[in-house]
Amino acid sequence: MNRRLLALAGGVGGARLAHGLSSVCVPDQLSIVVNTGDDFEHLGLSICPDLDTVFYTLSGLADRARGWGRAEESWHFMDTLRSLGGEDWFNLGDRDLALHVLRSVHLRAGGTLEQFTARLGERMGIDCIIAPMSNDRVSTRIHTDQGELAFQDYFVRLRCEPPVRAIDYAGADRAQPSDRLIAALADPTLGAVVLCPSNPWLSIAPILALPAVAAWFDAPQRRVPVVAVSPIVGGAALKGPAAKIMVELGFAASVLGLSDYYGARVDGWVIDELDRQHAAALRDRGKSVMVSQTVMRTDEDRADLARTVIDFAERVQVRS
Ligand code: FO1
Repeated sequence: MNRRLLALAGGVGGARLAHGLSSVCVPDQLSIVVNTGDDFEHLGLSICPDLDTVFYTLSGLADRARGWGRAEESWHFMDTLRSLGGEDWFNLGDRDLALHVLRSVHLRAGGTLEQFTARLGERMGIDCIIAPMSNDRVSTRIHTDQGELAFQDYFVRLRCEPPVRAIDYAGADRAQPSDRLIAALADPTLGAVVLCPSNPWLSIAPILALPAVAAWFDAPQRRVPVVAVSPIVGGAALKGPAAKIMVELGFAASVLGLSDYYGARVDGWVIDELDRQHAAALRDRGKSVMVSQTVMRTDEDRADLARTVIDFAERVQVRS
């Protein structure tokens, strides 16, 4: 694609496609904007899990089995914390800790998350733009049978077990998109927006909840196509609670349920070969569809899917 690409991402699946895109795009043609609805203060540190997962994945430092955190990690800090009676439900590896400390120092001194993120990209030798969705605090809140839960309480401490009744994004109504997100959406050379195979409710919705972003997606005169890669394959999420949450919120756990959720905000769907039977129904809804192998086991899979998404995005038309 000769035009710019904006990828919205969060979670492990999102980071894997972002990695694929970064490996096949000209660096200055790609912006990756990352969910910050999962961010929280823990043990006095500012933790931004989705940004860090993108950085570790793109720089080849991620633990491939876990998806989050760094490879070759050690856990002396956690062991010591536990022995001293500290909160040990959220795991911070010894190497990973350095990033949280540096970011916390930067934010406490009055710097923005976007500045820190840009500097980290330079430091880690990542050429494309990586930016948080916002410098303002947006907190994903999970309303469950056990009451309202902070995101990481639900996700890590309670392992996504409590049935979800509703989700909201506290602070989103007042939050401004980051400068790089505003610039990407306003860029006349923007060729497509890609929704990575991230959890729609937990990773993409916080970004779409920013009023300025929602207005861009919903503008009747929008001419830039939005292409989504399904995080649901054969009725299940490859990782994480997407399918469980879909059912709990009253959607079918399938690409059709995803399409019900995103509605007119998505013009084209990349779905897995296992979901080929849904292609006709998506086309009946006016969507363009690409059926492909979407499971990303190797770096080559990531690059192949990225090329498929880019080729497809060049052909997708915005339908109103
Ligand atoms: N996920 C877990 O399931 N357990 C953890 O202890 C954990 C620690 C953690 C530390 C740093 C970091 O950047 C991510 C971490 N994650 C952990 C992943 C994270 O909670 C979620 O994957 C995302 O927030 C959802 O996208």
